[in-house]
Amino acid sequence: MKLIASLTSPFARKVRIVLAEKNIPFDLVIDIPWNADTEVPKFNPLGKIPVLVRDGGGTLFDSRVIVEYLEEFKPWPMLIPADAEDRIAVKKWEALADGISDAAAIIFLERKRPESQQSKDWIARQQKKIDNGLAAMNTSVAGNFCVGEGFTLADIAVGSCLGYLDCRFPELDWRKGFAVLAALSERLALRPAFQATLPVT
Ligand SMILES: N[C@@H](CCC(=O)N[C@@H](CS)C(=O)NCC(=O)O)C(=O)O
Repeated sequence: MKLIASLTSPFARKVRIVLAEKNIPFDLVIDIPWNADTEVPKFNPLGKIPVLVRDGGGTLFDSRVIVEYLEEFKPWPMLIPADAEDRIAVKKWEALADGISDAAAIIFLERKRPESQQSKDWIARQQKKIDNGLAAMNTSVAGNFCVGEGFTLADIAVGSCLGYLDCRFPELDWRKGFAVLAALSERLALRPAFQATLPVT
């Protein structure tokens, strides 16, 4: 299978970590959807990465669909719990972490526009989602992992989100206010799959 991705996307990183944790071989195709020569729209009408191209040729997007597929494709190690309550909890964590990444990506893009065209209100609205989202995640980690006693997709989504903030917004210094997340991030950083997928600008 092939994964079309960039090396900065937190959504693509989530999928790359799942592939690495499950030890699924794949070809990484780097494609920056903002570039004029991007081929992403041929594979995803929304023009967004990540896109998974299956061996038979079918394509899958977005990242949440891809990780569900990978869980079916290779169930072990299990990253989405079988228990219904835990499964929903993991998906809720994923939605929260992805939502923070979405808000961060919007700010990053807005700041790339000419200063006179940037909306301070729009940036502030997105920043609030990041601040509130980080606070919610910080108070929700109960033990060593986001859900239950084991490593799951929730940890992967959170780690990818925090890594994206480090990459694009180092000045945010989120560790200062969110010690529980900082400790989680340190634990996750020990995993080879996280080390192998650090964002590259
Ligand atoms: N919900 C999507 C979000 C994907 C996404 O926003 N990807 C960004 C890169 S981080 C992208 O491809 N943006 C290009 C565009 O919006 O045209 C997912 O989880 O895969």
